[in-house]
Amino acid sequence: METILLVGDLRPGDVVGFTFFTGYMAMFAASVFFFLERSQVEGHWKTSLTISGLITMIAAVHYFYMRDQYLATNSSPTEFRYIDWTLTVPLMCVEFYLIIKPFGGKISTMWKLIGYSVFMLVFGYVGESLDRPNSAIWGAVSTVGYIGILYEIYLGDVKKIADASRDASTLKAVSLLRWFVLVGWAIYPIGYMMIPGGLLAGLNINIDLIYNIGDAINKIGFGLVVYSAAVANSKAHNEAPVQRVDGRFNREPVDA
Ligand SMILES: *C/C=C(C)/C=C/C=C(C)/C=C/C1=C(C)CCCC1(C)C
Repeated sequence: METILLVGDLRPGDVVGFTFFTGYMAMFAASVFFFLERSQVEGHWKTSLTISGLITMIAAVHYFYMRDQYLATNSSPTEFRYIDWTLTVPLMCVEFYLIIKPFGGKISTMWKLIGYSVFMLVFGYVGESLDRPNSAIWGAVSTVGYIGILYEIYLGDVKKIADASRDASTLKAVSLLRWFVLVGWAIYPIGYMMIPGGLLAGLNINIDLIYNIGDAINKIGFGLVVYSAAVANSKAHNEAPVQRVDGRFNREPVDA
């Protein structure tokens, strides 16, 4: 008789396995939350919440598979990670664009950010999966894309338009999201350096553990920042006095 192994067990003390399970459930719950909260916010913020929900939903589906693989084989294919990131990181770039769009943000800014992130992920994948002995070189090339994103959001188009908007919730959202990219996203290259032969390989920390923690912070946290900006902005909008503009009743924030 043949034994079919369907799933492995989550063993007591398996911290990595634990983060695969909590990661999955947290991403799933966050998606439900972002989708349902759409109705609570105004105008263009609805699209922002949809994107937040898509980011965590795409991650939830990948975690569903990674979790099973991990239980069955005690490791998780690098491929799932990079497919997930290739979809979710560009969507995070779209979030930046959606926030600055009402103030003149250009679609070309979005494509620049997406271009940098695809560059970053393609070379990261080469180093992590195809050519591990040279992971440090590929990692360095990949970092150029990461720096490109940081440049755009801290000094380039995104910063300029956010500053010019003089809109409190936009400025706050952009500055918080920038911190996520600078500090939260830095978790990934640190994990990457733990690849055998990498700079931090000696620490002997499981890479999946680092990536799982990074994903929870960056996908759910990023979405929550967008959500709070959306709520704050919609509230300001609703509480503003109704004014008559061009014969129509208009409700705009007093300071807009
Ligand atoms: C939800 C997933 C996110 C936000 C993933 C972000 C991934 C990165 C910022 C990865 C960056 C890398 C480098 C900067 C160099 C080494 C290779 C990578 C791909 C790990």
